Amino acid sequence: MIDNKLNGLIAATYTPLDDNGELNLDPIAAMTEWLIAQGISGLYVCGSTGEGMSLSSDERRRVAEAYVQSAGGRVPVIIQVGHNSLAEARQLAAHAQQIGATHVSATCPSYFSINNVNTLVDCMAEVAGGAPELPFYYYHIPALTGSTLDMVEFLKLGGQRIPNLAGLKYTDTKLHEFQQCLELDPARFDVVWGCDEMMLGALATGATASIGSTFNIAAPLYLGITEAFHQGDLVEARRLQSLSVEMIRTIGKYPFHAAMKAVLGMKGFDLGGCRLPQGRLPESDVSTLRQNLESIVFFDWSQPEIHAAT
Ligand code: MN9
Repeated sequence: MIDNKLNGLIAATYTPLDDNGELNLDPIAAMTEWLIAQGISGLYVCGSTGEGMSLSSDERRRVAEAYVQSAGGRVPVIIQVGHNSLAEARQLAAHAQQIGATHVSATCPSYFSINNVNTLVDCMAEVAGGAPELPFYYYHIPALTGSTLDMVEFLKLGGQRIPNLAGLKYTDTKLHEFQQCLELDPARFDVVWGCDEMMLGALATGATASIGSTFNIAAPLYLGITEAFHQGDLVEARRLQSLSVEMIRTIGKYPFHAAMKAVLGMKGFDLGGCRLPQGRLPESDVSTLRQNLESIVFFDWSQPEIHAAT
């Protein structure tokens, strides 16, 4: 089970909505083909990017099914099941296992914040137990959950009490903590990086897999960073990472995922807007965003060669 490690670029997928904010599963198949054709090596479904927390459990199940079906076993599909109700999270985990997802992942409850590692392990044991056949990755994202616990301690204790604990989705910027997690027990734990704008730093620290929202819009850029890094061309890797930083700063002037969906719209995928509280970007902002992205030549360097060639 634990040799089922993730690698390369895992796209944190978007959840397509229609103009009324209802699920629109239709674009998922084409989106999945496009991501796989560009070298994406996995899908992370219903996380922050996929607005898992803004969907009902029934909707989460439908989105999970659509992505598992579209991937058709070609790349791993990780379903994020975190919920303030652990019982609900556990049922979503069981569903992920039942539909053939390859991995399951969860954030911690966040309304009542968790302030010790023991309690976090108790919570995650309950969720991971819903999908005992799947590798489980705790989704550490302290900026959103408010839970800033030590992840090395979590892996140590969780490793003893959660049989299918396979690692972390590490979405923080503490490279030193990330490094210690990677080095703790590499035969067992897979620790996946989750901050796109710092991917080069994570590669230098030992990352072999990353999960990111902006891989949806600029996979070639991140493949380029990875390739340049492995060839020892740090000047080129840094140049490309700097483009990623600039791109994320440009998009981040707006509600981030609403703006990301607008960028995907510019690339031909109509995924609608986000649900409240994120909302939809007004047309005037979409056109300013397009101009800002044009001014950094985004539409050239983010373009996959497979499309450029046609
Ligand atoms: O899943 C994403 N995290 C969030 C990972 O959306 C909270 C990242 O890919 C970020 O969107 C990205 C831009 O800040 O690093």
